[in-house]
Amino acid sequence: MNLTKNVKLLAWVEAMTKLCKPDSVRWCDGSQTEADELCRLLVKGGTFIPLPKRPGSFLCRSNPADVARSEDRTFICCKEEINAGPTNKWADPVAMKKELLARFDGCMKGRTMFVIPFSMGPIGSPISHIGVELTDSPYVVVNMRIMTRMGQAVLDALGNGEFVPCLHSVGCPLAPGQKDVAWPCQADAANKYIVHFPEERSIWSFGSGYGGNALLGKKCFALRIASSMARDQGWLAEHMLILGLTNPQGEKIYVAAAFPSACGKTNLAMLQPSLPGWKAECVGDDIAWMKFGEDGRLYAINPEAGFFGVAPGTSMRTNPNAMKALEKNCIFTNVAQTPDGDVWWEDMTDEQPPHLTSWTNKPWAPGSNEKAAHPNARYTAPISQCPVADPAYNDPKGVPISAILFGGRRPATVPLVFEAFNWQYGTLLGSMQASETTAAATGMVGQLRHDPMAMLPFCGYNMGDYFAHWLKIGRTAKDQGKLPRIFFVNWFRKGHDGKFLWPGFGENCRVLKWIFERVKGTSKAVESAIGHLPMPGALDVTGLNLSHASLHELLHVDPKGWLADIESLKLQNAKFGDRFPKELTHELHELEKRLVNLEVTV
Ligand code: OXD
Ligand code: MN
Repeated sequence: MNLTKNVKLLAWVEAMTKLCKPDSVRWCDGSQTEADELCRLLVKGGTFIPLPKRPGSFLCRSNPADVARSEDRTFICCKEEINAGPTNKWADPVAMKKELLARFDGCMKGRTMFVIPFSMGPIGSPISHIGVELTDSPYVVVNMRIMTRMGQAVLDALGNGEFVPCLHSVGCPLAPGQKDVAWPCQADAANKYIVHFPEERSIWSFGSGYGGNALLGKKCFALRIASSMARDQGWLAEHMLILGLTNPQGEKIYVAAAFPSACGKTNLAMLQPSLPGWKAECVGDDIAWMKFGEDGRLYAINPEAGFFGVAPGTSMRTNPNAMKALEKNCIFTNVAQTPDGDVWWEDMTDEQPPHLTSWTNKPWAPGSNEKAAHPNARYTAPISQCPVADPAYNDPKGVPISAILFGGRRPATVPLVFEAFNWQYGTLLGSMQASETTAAATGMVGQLRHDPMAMLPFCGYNMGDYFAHWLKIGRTAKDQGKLPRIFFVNWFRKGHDGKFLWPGFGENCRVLKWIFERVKGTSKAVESAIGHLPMPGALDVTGLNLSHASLHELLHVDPKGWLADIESLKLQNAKFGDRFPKELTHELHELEKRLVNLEVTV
């Protein structure tokens, strides 16, 4: 039953029903009864397997051709190609609409079209925005119920207001009497379309049922469409975790951090500090929307209500808080199954179980050539179940951000931590971010890729303009002194023996402690060519079995490595032509001069 009088919404649902021709239309109320009914349906259809060890939880295996975000089928369709920029795949909006209309025509025959009203961010927050997703996938509905605030309460908050229309179909109509498969999707990559129309603020997604391709509130809305809304409206939509950090004296700050996909964002967001008396609490693990408050500070909300985290590598050692959040009411996609009806993935336990059923539904045993879980296997879990959920994660005001961290997976060159001289130089550092690619997207793994602000696959417009927007945020801040301080971190630096130099995980709180103390003005730094590095002794390494040589290497500035990075960066920046801000060219030039001076002195 639908309880809205929103004229635009009613007209759009009617038009899309005519186009997609579903057998029925169902407005989702977001209730537990509705979710239970859909999960029963998914079990009956063979999509879900109940997990007796985890109440309210299910295992799901996708089609092996539909396991990650399809970046090369992701389009930004604005009128002028230049406004999508060189890092996005552009298509003409008129031609693309025509192509999509042909695909969507009758695509939901034999299926139900679900109408999912959802709020990105706490309902009613001045930083939140509303979307409505139409989908023929009940798997998407039950995931959206965890990942967003969804249902009737959102329609009530929407009234006659604006929403982002998000149309999704797995693209597999059913003929009368045709039996459905467990994971309908278009197996041919070329038949998938993840399409954004930033000028009309709408999303059309066809052919995939997986993650960011199908849960349209996440990457499509909260990053690609929201980044272009943020540019127009003077705020920031970023690929960042948000965490609260409290020192032993009870003082608290909030930090936002941008890392590329599968670089440990979720682990940092739920960090269990190893230092006595320090507390870290999680507001979000993937996306931050930030707006200036009346007091001139940047306030952040997490637009999501759940985690869609990478399962492999998650364990009681690496992320005990995530493990605890996964005990009930979760959906596990493409993990392995144990004979006693539980889930397993690589590195979840020290010992591999002797017998499993792999994510491809085959018997699996240690030593097998294939992975038991897909490297991009995911869990969907409510934030409310995270034992270290921050008390303010649902606060409509958001949380004031004191520091922004950039980082990536860099085996060499980039020190463990350093601080930018100011916002403008910090923006340059963000624009220089690079990381090794991971399994979160289809394509090669382990290649160094330039990924500015970890937004490369997620910025909905020309990234040259995006850098200019960051500079404008800094320039137009009411009070420059209240802007977050910008830091760069790298947990992944390796020594000459190829081993990680830094223990990472809970020990990362030592780096956060230095950042906390920089914000409070109590810790010392030395100025270097690239920024402020911790003064010897300022980074708390007590109790860590870290040699002097390793610490030296971790904080060492290698001018040759930096200058080589700058050369490849110049090639990247040149692609933006005159859209690349002059201020950043100047900052880069100054950095280069400082590094050349350093090179001649070492
Ligand atoms: C994600 C990603 O799923 O960044 O969060 O790929
Ligand atoms: Mn992400």
